Amino acid sequence: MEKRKVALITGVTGQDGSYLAELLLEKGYDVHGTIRRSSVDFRERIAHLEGKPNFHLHYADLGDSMSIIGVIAKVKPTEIYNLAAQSHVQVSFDSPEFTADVDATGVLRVLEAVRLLGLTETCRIYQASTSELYGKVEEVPQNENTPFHPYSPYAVAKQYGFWIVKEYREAYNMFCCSGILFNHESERRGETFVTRKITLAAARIKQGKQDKLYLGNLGSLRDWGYAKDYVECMWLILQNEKPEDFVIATGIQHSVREFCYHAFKRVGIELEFHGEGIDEKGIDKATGNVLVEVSPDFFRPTDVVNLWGDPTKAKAKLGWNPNKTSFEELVNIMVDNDMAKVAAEDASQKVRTNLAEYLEKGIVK
Ligand code: NAP
Ligand code: G4F
Repeated sequence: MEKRKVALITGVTGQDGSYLAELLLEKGYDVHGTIRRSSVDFRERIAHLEGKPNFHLHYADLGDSMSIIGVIAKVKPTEIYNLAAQSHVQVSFDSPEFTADVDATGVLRVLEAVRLLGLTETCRIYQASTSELYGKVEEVPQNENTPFHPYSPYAVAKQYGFWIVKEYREAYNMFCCSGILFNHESERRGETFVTRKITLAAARIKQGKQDKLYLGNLGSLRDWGYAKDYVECMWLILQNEKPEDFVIATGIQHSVREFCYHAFKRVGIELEFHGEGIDEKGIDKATGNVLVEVSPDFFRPTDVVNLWGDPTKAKAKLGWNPNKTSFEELVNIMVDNDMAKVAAEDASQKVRTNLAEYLEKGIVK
């Protein structure tokens, strides 16, 4: 590999992009990230990095080949981390074509830009793949050999991304690989993903700023890890001798209901769940108040309900520790962050408060 250490992160404003940028800056990389024009400048996750001499931002969109070619030609990265995506599974049912363009064709645009610019020998590429590829699962736990059965427009698009990366590796001998990452969360997680929705609601309910939390499928099972630990693996995958795909997971599974239980416990509320399906309720044991209810607004046309990863290969070949941060520690980190955030909310943060209200009412999913 080249001595120059120049990384390009698409999706640097996202949860993973922001942690990865921090990690690569610590490792001495020149870090370049792509951003999109938006009517509000909302770059909260990377605000602390802006202005650092080795951190650079460029406008580019995965839907726009010219911008991708332009930024890669200018930066000549030695490593590309393609993290940009429409990453919300439920939203992919509402915007399937956009999701396909960004999450499927967008990957092709990055690969082809590297090839056309003659950078195949000098640039390694990481593709943010996903456990959603296993979808309607055909075995548990899932490893690198488990058959895929994508079960949403998001997963179908990501499946194209996975296969086109493999194709470019074989056809053009490019160093490009996919990390098949299981769900990873953090205090920077988007507020409409289930874990963050729960930790924010627990904080707001505890502080008297929300009455109830409405959720969809409480029985859905996920293998949840800490995003900060997972970005290290992205880097390790590109430092490997050979380009290979890896499953990245903790190997431990919990339900949405359990996540809820632990989050509320952290704020001092013990929940008891009673009832089944749509009638299930999470009740405050101390007061008898119903704090969690099920709303069909959050059901998906097809839902992935049994994700559980086997990280054996990543442990053996990359020396990665999947259990650096435990499930309970992850929940506590997120809840503690949101208790402080909610306590600091005031009238000037009305927009964010409105989002909380919309989430509660199911207007935003
Ligand atoms: P995220 O917080 O939603 O961040 C997504 C990033 O992609 C944001 O920076 C977003 O920019 C950018 N983006 C969206 N559409 C774009 C477009 N058309 N052109 C350029 N950039 C665009 O997602 P994340 O949780 O960090 O996940 C990172 C990647 O890993 C995604 O590809 C996701 O699908 C994948 N993944 C995530 C998980 C997980 O559990 N977190 C698991 C497996 C795979 P804006 O800020 O401008 O919206
Ligand atoms: O938090 P989620 O929205 O994450 P999901 O669908 O697993 O997708 C995330 O992880 C994938 C990796 O497996 C990534 F590829 C993807 O980009 C994203 O980061 O939902 C988790 C589960 C689902 O089964 C959902 O039906 O929680 C269930 N759920 C129940 N109530 C809910 C809710 N999900 C959301 N977002 N909101 C609810 O109220």
